[in-house]
Amino acid sequence: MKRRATAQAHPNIAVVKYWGKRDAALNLPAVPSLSVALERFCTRTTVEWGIDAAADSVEINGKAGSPKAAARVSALLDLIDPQRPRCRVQTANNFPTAAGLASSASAFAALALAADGAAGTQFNRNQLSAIARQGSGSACRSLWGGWVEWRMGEADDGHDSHGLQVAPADHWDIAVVVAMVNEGEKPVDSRGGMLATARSCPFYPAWVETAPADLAEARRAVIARDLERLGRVMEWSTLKMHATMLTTEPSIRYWQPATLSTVQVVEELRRQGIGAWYTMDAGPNVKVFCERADAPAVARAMAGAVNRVEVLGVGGDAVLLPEDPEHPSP
Ligand code: 2P0
Repeated sequence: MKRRATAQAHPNIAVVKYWGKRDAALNLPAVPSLSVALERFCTRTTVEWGIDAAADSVEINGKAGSPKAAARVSALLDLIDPQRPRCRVQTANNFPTAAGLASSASAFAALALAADGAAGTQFNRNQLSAIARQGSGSACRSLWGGWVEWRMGEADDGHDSHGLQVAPADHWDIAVVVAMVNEGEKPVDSRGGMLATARSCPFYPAWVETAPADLAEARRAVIARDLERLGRVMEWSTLKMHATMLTTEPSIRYWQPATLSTVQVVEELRRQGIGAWYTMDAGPNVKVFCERADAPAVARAMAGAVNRVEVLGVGGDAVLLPEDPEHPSP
């Protein structure tokens, strides 16, 4: 009998960044990180467990997945059950893929949850988070909504390196204003980029050494709902991470001219008394954190610097979706 399940997960934006691994095979991080889930943006993934085929079938955003992407999906399914049958996976994002908007995070979180549902394995959330982490590190933070910490863990097998919810989505109603500088695929993928940084950046040891204090500060700021305090440490973590990227050999520069223009807009907003703080990931897009009431003014200001602006709130948990008998997933 064929078993099928569909799951939905939100991407997350790190306020304290993950950049560097202590174990590349298991995706164990060299630094702890903390993120917030983005409402509205999501990945939906359907897994059919047991198909009559010679190989897994992987469809991403309506097209056959590349061999590399399909291999990563198959490897994740093997973690759910090494004795598994062939599977069909259909996944789609409602936001740009691979543009520094953490599409791999929501993708592997949704995949782990849907595969567990389809296989009937009943792993708990922490176990699913540790499984999703092996697909893509940041995915371990997308099993939960709200504010999620990824502790480094100590075990060699990585079972204690998973997400941990610091506060749920309804803890703090802030806005994340996303300035889309460029929606194309990024020039250097995070995986290769962070390995190159660890190998060649002379400042990498300082980055690793200072991350735990940033994490503790961000966690306190989230719990206290103190946006200025969070904004300051978020920008600090962002700039330190991009400094290590820039000083990697060969240099990794995700920023484009409009990235810097957007940063200047944010600094100008602050001079005008509007609380807004920026962060950038492995891509040129800028995400600005502000109070909900300030979001329209922040979005208007940023619209002058970029083509597209999206105002998002804090997203909820990754969930299994009920199958719709009228419109069964194909
Ligand atoms: C983050 N990034 O904390 C940081 C900030 C990018 C910059 O997590 O190799 O796609 O799959 O573990 O999770 C992107 O890294 O890398 C990332 P892998 P992943 O959100």
